Amino acid sequence: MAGGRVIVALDPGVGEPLSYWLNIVSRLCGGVAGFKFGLPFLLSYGVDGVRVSRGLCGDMFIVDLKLADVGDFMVSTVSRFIDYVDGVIAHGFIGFEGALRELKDYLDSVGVKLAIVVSMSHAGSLDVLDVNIDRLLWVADRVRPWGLVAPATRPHIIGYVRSRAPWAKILAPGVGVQGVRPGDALRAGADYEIIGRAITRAPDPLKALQTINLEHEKILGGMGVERVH
Ligand code: BMP
Repeated sequence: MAGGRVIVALDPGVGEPLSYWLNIVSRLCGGVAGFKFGLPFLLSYGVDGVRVSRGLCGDMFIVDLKLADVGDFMVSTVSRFIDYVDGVIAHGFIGFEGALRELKDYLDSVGVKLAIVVSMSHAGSLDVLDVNIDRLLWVADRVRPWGLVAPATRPHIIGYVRSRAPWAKILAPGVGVQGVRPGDALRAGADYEIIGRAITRAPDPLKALQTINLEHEKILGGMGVERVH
């Protein structure tokens, strides 16, 4: 059973064996909110890699291709792995009609969650995304997805997204290797921290996760949130 506020990003390097990642999925299963599979994973191991991982763990699986296409093609893309996932991530800047509306309708019809990127963790997000955050949140409000992706690296953006979209789960990347301390994004209003290398490249990934989960428990306790769900 899933627990905690960490979504572990599984991002293999070129030539790494699938077994390394399957071992992480089995060891961490039950102690995380979920796992995120991105392009590196899909290109290395294909949909089969996700299918095999699903056989090991029932936690929330999110496929993150940061989709940014016309609706029909996004639907065609996600239909290839839809049986093995609980959520997918798409960009918000593609807008509603002809894109996110079609994707959301399809995902609703099969019971899979959608999360939309409204801001990113790197500095270049300021160039286009952040100066248009109100417009992106307007799109998000039309789509009403399950989740929004906003950066742990800029807590004021998380706070802003929290205030403008109280209905959304906020998923925050940028913790660990990108410089943010575990728990800071939760403090700012995020529901989940997306964490990759700080866990998957640690000498003992399970220990690294447990340390972060303890930190999260403390922070959520201090915020009056009774337990990690
Ligand atoms: P790491 O914790 O190792 O830096 O990994 C971060 C993960 O979050 C990666 O999978 C990356 O694709 C993703 N991510 C990000 O870093 N910034 C964003 O704005 C959006 C992301 O999905």
